[in-house]
Amino acid sequence: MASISVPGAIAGQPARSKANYLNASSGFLSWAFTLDHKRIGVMYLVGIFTAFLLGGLFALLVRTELLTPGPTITTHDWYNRFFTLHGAIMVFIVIIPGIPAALGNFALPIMIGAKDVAFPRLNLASFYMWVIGTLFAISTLAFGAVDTGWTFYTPYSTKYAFNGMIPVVAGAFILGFSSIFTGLNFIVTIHKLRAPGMGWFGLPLFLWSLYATALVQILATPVLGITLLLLLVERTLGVGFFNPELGGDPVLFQHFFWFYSHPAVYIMILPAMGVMSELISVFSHKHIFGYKFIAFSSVAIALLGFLVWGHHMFVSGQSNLVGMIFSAITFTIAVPSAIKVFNWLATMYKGSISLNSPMLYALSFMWIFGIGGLTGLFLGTMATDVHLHDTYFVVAHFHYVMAGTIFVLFGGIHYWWPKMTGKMFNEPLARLSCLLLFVGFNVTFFTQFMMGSHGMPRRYYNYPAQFQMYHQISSAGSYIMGLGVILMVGYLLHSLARGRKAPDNPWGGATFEWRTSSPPPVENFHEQPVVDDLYDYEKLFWDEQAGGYVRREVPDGAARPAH
Ligand code: HEM
Ligand SMILES: [Cu+2]
Repeated sequence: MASISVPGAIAGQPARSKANYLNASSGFLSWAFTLDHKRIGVMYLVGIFTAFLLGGLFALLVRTELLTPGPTITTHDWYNRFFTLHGAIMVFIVIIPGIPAALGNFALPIMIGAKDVAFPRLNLASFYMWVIGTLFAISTLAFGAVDTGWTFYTPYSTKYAFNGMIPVVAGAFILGFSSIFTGLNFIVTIHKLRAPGMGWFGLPLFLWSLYATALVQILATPVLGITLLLLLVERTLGVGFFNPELGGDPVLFQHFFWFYSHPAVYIMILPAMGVMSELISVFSHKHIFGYKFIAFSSVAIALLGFLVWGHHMFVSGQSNLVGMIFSAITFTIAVPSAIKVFNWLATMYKGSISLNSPMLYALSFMWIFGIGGLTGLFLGTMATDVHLHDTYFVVAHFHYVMAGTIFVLFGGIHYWWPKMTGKMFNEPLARLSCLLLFVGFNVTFFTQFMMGSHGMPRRYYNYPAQFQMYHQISSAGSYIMGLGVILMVGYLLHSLARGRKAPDNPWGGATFEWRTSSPPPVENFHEQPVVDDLYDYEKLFWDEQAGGYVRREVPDGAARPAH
C-alpha cells in the first residue's frame, strides 16, 4: 500500500490527522463526562494505581510493625486496622477491577474492531460506582476504621468491631455494582460488536478470558452483595442472620462469603492469564500454541471456580465427606491452569523471544503463579491444611497468586502504555524496576512459607523470638519492592512529560490495536482493519525509520527481509 509523503509523517506509516482521543477535547468536564471507553480505561487506571499505592503503604506499615516482636511503630489495635485496610483495598478496590476495568476497557473494543463498548453510559456509571465505593471505604478512617480482616467474619464484625466497618462494607457493596456493570458490558460487547468476519475463535485470547471473567462477575457478585447487606442489617438493626445469640449461624456467613470470594479469585487471575497469552505470543514472535485449549480452559476455570468454596472451610466443622469432595474438586482446577502454562511454554519453544519489560513481567508471572498454584495443593489437601490454616503459609500462598496478577497488570500497563499515551518509557529502568519487584517479592513472601509451616499464625501483632529473623528478611524484601514501585512511578511520569513518541506498533503485535495510531483516534481506527489471524506475525517487519513494526504484504515466494 503506497502512502503519500506529507511533511511530518513518520516514514512507513500513512499520513493522518493529529487528532487523537487524548487531545480531541480538553478540560476537566471533557474527561468527567466522557463516554469514550479509552478515557474511562485511563481514568480507572489512574484510580486503581493510586489505590494500589495506598494499599502498598499499609502493607509497608504492617511489615515495619513486624520488624520486632511486641510494639514497634504502632499499637495492636492499629496493626489490625493496617492489615485489614491493606487487604480490603487490594482486593476490592485494586485487583478485582484491575485488569478488566483499566486495561480491558481500553483494549477490548479496539481488539474487536469496534468504536466503543455496547453501553458507554453504563461504562461511565460503573466508573463512578468504583469512585463512590472507594470513597465510602476510605471514609472508614474517620469512623474508627476497620479491624475485622478483609473477610469481615461474623459475629466479630456484627457485634464487636469498630463502627468504621459499616462504611467499608457499604463501599464493598457499591463496588460490586461497578464490577457487575463492567461484566455485563463486556459480555454484550463481545457478542454484538465484533468486526464483521470475526468469529468466536478469531477473538484475541485476552477477550476470552475477559468473557469468562464477566460470567463470574455477573453470577457471583450478587451473592456477596446480599451477604454484605445482611451483615449491615444484623449490625445496625440487630436482626439475627449470623450471630448465634440472635439465632443466626456464623458458618452460614462463611459459606456465603466464600461462595463469592473463591470465584473472585478467578475474577482476579483469569484476566491476567488472558494478558499472558497476548504477551507470550507477541514477545516470542510466534503463533500462540493451542488457541482453543487456552480459550476453553478460561471458561472451565470460571465454571469449576464455583464448586470449590468449601476448601476455605476445612476447619469450620463441616463433615469430612464434604471436605473430601471440596478437596477433590479443588484439585481438578489445576488441570485447566496447567493447560495454560503448558501452552505458553509451547508457544515460547523455538520462538524468537524478546526480553522487553512486558515480557519480563510475563515470565515473572510464570514463576510466581507456578509457586502460588503448587502451594495451593497443600492447602487444598485437608490433612495438611489443618496444620497450615491461618498461618503465614496461607499469606504467602495468596500473595503468590494475587501479586502474580499484579505483575501481569504491570506487564499489561507497559505493553499498552505506548498505545494509551503515545509515548515510550525508559526501557532499561523498566527492566530494573521489574527486577526489583521480582527479587523483592520472592524475598518477602518465600520466607513466609517457611515461617508459616513452622507455625507462625497470620494477623498476629506479637510473635516468639524464633520468628524474628524471618520477619526481618520478609520486611526487607517489601522495602525492595517499594523501591521498584517508586522507580516505576518515576519513569512513567517522565515518559508522559518527555517520552519519545511511540510508533504505532512498538512490539510487533498483530491484534487490531497495533494497526491504528498511538494514541488511537476517538473512533479507534482511521480505516477499519481487516479480520485475519491475530496471532500471525509473518507480515510484520521491523522498520528502523518508524522505530517500530509495520505490516507489509509479502508476495508468495518472495524472500522474507531480515529483521
Ligand atoms: C506490595 C507488596 C505487599 C506486601 C509487602 C504485603 C504484605 C502483607 C502483609 C504483611 C499482610 C498481613 C498478613 C497477616 O498478618 O495476615 C498482608 C495481608 C493481605 N494482603 Fe498483602 N502485601 C502486598 C501486596 C498485596 C497485593 C498485591 C494483594 C492483592 C491484590 C494483597 C492482598 C492481601 C490480603 C487480601 C491480605 C489479607 C488481609 C487480611 O488478613 O485481612 N497484598 N499483606
Ligand atoms: Cu478458594
